[in-house]
Amino acid sequence: GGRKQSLIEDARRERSGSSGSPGPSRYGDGFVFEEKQGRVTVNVLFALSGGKNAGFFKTGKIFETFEAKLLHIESRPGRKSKNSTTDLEFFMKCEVHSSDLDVFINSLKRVADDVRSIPEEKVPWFPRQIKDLDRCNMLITKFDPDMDQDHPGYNDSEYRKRRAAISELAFRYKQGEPLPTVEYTAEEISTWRQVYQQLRSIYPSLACRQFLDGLQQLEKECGYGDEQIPQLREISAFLKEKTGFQLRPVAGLLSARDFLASLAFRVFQCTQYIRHSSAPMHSPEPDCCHELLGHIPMLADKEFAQFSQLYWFTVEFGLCKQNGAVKAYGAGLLSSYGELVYALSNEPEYKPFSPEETAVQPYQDQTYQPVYFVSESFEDAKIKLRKYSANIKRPFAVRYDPFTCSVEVLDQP
Ligand code: NLE
Ligand code: FE
Repeated sequence: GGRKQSLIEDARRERSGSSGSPGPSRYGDGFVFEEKQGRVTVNVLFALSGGKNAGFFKTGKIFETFEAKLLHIESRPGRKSKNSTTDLEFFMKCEVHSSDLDVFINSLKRVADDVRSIPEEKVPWFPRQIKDLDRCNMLITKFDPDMDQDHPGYNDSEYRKRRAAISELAFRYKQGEPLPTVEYTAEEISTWRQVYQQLRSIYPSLACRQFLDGLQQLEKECGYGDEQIPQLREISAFLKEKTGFQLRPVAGLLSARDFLASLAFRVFQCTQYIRHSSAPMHSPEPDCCHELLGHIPMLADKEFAQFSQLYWFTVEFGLCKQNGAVKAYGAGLLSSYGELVYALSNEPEYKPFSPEETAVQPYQDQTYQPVYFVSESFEDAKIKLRKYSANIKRPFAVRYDPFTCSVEVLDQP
């Protein structure tokens, strides 16, 4: 399904049901949440129904009259009203004089419908328990075959139907249930076979040692090979024993926030559909080839499993030195025949891995990367990364409790 990222969406998401959060009072009457030097900040949500869209300018007038300082504004289609025109909803964050607040809100109520507030939480929602990951499924619709005209599956209605069916499995999944099994079709298996055979032939010379070790074990123990697409259930059990990682199904490319948050629980979210048969050698979005060939063998390595941040230029597109040669360990390379060969040719630029520089390097997500970062070793990269993340400023500290699989927030009232 087409899910868009937006502040409103975020605020509305049913996440508030989790332990300790405010529950239904989120949309209650307390408009104020921060008062400083006679001014308060409010998050206000309102709708303009039917033909009242011109009412937006009336609300604007109110903001002007009360000298409200606008900090953020968003609009989106809301509910359909009786005469079947779509209402518009607005979300505004603004600052007003404390003494004006009541009149300000009442004035808004006169010209707009459904005036509500969204209290701002001091700490943004994030999963605290492994079962909260059921709410971490916010998709980025960028490369979706339903949305993106350049997607190789865009004009293939069969393919899109199949994708929707497999997505459903992921949306219905709840943490702790057995992982869903997909019966792959002959065409899907044939795409897998091409990808597998082509990549398998260049891995020995282009992939790092840890990857080759992992792949060999998966071929022995998890049914990896060119005849069938391995199933998540078996692989998850395998990883759990090796490095404590487990898998859960996901419907597509996730927001970085949801994807990275799940890694904190050593849960790796895996797509189960396969790329379109017309483009087996490179896909801009993740698919089962990318997960199973790119990520899983690396997650079977203990040393590597600890190292899962600064994602793009390491876990996805990282290179490392090994016995004097440069080898690939990034999953985006290990699952793309085209890019793996290119990355290890002398075409792209190489830079030494340094978190400060890597974190701000703009990246390419349509086609091959123009720049890759080369680590001296995983150990070296990990030390640099730990140092870097220890210096990231945030208003609280967290601690992971492995016994209860929960994240505890420290330094909080
Ligand atoms: N380009 C990769 C592939 O073809 O498998 C997928 C990258 C997903 C981030
Ligand atoms: Fe990936």
